[in-house]
Amino acid sequence: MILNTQFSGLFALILCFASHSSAIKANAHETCGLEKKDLGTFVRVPSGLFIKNKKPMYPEEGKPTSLRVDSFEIQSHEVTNSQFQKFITETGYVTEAERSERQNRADSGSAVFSVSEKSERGKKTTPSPSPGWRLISGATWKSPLGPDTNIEGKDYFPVVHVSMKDAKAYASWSKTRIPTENEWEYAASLGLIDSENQTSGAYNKKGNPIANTWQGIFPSLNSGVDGFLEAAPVGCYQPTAIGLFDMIGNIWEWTNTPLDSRRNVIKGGSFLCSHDFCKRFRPAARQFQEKDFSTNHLGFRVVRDIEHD
Ligand SMILES: [Ca+2]
Ligand SMILES: [Ca+2]
Repeated sequence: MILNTQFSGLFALILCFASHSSAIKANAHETCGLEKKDLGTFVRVPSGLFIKNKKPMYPEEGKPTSLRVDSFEIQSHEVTNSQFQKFITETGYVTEAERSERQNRADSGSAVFSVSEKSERGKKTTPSPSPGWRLISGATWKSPLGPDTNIEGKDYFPVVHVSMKDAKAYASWSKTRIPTENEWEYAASLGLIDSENQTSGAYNKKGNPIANTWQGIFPSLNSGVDGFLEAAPVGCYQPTAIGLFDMIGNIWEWTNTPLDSRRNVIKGGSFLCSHDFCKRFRPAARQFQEKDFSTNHLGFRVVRDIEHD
């Protein structure tokens, strides 16, 4: 990561999620999620037409546009720590965040959004004095919240703190690729319970959460009504209409679609997306992330090509 790029990315995140005092109710249950037999399952997405940017809400989403997407297969869930560990074990790959640590650079580390101390443990704790984004030296995919943390017992949590280069390296090793923005949005749109309601991937008709986003007042109060204050194991929520887990929410996902030479489009929103602050838990929502930047709310899933029907 280049120093200026690193801090410009972090600055952008800080602007997006300004900090205030926090009051947290933790209610995480880490044993839900995907069954072992379903790890690495791919779902076929048929060729078809769809309306990209349907019912846009923010200027960056653009106008509704009809597009055709060829068929492909997409992993039913975000790439997990266990999958990424296998890649690392077989290849010895070093992620960009890890490399910055080894080089002892001034901009070493990765961005972490601090919600509260030990918030996943389901205990009442003293809220962090100023929840928000911080560049944490020692935060890597193996230590998501900083050097004193680890992923023990979190095999099925989505891998985070991965840059675009890291995600592509995994995809190359697994003989897959990173989806384009159109592919990702098409697959997410097909999965909506109500295709006319862009928020129906996150909330049902009764207004109850069906994905891991943020309930409450961002960033001062995360009520955790959906069961998680931070990332959840993959597959804890109901699959979409085409059998995909966590397309909406949990963690943002890289796409292979560039915005410019420095940034790529990311999709889906994360556990930090709130109704009152930014409704980016919709298929049309898009954000832009520096390709060499990594955070604890951004990961990826992979796709693979098939013969077109
Ligand atoms: Ca949540
Ligand atoms: Ca996701």
